[in-house]
This record gives sequence, structure tokens and C-alpha cells, in this order.
Amino acid sequence: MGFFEKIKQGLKKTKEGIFGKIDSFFKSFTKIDEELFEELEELLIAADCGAPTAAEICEQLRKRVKETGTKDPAEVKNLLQDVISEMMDGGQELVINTTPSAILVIGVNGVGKTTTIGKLCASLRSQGKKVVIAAADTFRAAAIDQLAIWADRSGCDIVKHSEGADPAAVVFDAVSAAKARGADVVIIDTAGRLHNKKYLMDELAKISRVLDRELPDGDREVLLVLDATTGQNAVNQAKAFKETAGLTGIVLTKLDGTARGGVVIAIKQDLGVPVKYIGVGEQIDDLQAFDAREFARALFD
Ligand SMILES: Nc1nc2c(ncn2[C@@H]2O[C@H](COP(=O)(O)OP(=O)(O)OP(=O)(O)O)[C@@H](O)[C@H]2O)c(=O)[nH]1
Ligand SMILES: [Mg+2]
Repeated sequence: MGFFEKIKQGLKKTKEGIFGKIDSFFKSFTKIDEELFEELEELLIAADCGAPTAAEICEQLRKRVKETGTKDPAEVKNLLQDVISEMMDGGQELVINTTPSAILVIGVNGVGKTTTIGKLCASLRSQGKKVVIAAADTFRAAAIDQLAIWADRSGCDIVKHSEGADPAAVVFDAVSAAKARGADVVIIDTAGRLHNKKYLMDELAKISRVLDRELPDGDREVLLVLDATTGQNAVNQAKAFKETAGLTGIVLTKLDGTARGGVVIAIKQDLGVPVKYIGVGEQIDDLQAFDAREFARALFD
């Protein structure tokens, strides 16, 4: 399956929801008037774009319609696709140019952190990068085992301690191993945590201090993994994590299992943090580098 086909497949449920009705929505109007924009705004809110983003989309769309002198409601669909695509665009590339650089993966329980790491390892490996994974979710032995399976599948090294070990110590060892082995990237798996649990956020801060000290000039990504099926809740989680942990990017998982794909649009606009990857399934090749234009095209195709 090609790249575009795969996003389309991953967005199947979202398209079966509100975005699939966009064509008939525009066809139900004979002229472009304020009523069209108001109803479109409601439609976008219902599609999990969030109220501020839906309002912003319609604002920009009004301008675009004026500028282009568009008269036919059916043509507004293409303008809408452009507006949404431009809104989501910018900053998607991972910045991991120094060796070793670090990717810290965080988020609440069960959102798909470990799975995303497995997929990301496979993708970086296929680009010829050497990856060391740090098993810094030491909360459960099963978490370490699960990550070890992904390391095996993707052909990456893993550094692990036993259950209950200090996550920051695991990170220290993983960075040392990466330096010694000439690895390009250290990817750090962490335990699921709520942003309001202070001791867990302190644990993240401790990991960050190890990275500050051991890789002072290294590139670092802090990726927050969000479960798309939680819709606007995901946006709220991201706001909280942004304040406490500092984020460089978002990975939005489980898009294949939800009609709430519109949340991708809200995240960039509401948060100012780019979506860098999307998860569209449970298999190793089901992670896609986020491409705003292709995403918008898949939504409206
Ligand atoms: N359909 C689908 N399932 C996914 C995706 N990403 C992850 N999952 C599933 O979500 C479940 C949880 O994934 P994990 O990777 O274990 O999540 P986690 O965030 O590491 O969980 P904790 O370590 O317990 O906090 C697993 O069953 C994964 O297969 C995705 O993009 N699509
Ligand atoms: Mg995990």
C-alpha cells in the first residue's frame, strides 16, 4: 500500500464521520453567504477541530473566498482544504542532527508510547540510523519486556535495568552506551504519567537533567504521545504537558480507530506544537511522518 493510500485507510473512520459529509454540505448551498460559514463552523466543531480552531478556519476561509472572488459554494471545499493544510504545516521534521541526539517519549498511560517507539526505531533504522533504546519505564517488568520485543523486531539496541530501577540511571547508561557505540539516536521510553502527579513529573525533570549534563549541546526532541480517540481531551492533556514538561512535537496515535481525526488540526493551531507523526495501526510500518498537505488531501479526497 502506498503512503497516501495508507493515510486514507487510517482516516477511514474520520471520513465516514463528518468530513465525508463535506461534499453534500457545500452542495446544499446555492450561494456563499454568512449562513454557510456559520454552519461550517458548527460542522468543524462537531468534527473535533475545537471551537477556537473552527472559528479561525472560517475566518481565513472568508478572506480566501473574497480574495479569489469565488462564487460557487462547491469551490469552497478546495479553499477549505488549502486553509487546513496551511494551518497544520510547519515544524514537522524531527531535529536529530547531532550524534547522539535524544528523543524523550512521554504521555499518559496506554496512549501508545512503547508501540510508537518500536515503529520509530524501525523507521530510523531504515534510514540507516543506529538507535539505542532506553527502557526508562521501570514501573513494570512487562513494560521492559514489551520494549525488548520491539528492539528485537526493529533491530535496535536496548539498554535496560530491572523493574523498580531509577529511570534516570537507565538513561545515563543508555547515553553512555550510545556514545561508546557511535549511535545516532537514543530513544527513551517512559512510564505513563498524569501531568498532575508531581513525583512523576519530577522523575521526568530528573531524566532531562541527565540529558542536559551528558548531552549538553545535543539535539533533543520531547515527543508527547496522544491518543486521537480521546478527541478534545487529547488537546487538554497536551496543554498541561506543554506547561510542565516542554514539548517539541506531538505523536497522535490510533487515528485508524476513531472518527475524531479533526483533532490533528486543533493541536497545531491551539497549542503551537507541531504534530510530527501519526499512528494509523498497530503494525511496525503503521507510523507516518506527518505531512500536512497529504493529510488534508486524504481528509477531503
Ligand atoms: N489501532 C492502533 N492501536 C495502537 C496504535 N498505537 C498504539 N496502539 C495500541 O495501543 C495499545 C497501548 O500501546 P502501548 O504502546 O503499550 O502504550 P503505552 O503508552 O506505552 O502504555 P503504558 O506504557 O502502559 O503507559 C496497544 O494495544 C497498541 O497496540 C495505533 O496507531 N493504532
Ligand atoms: Mg509503554
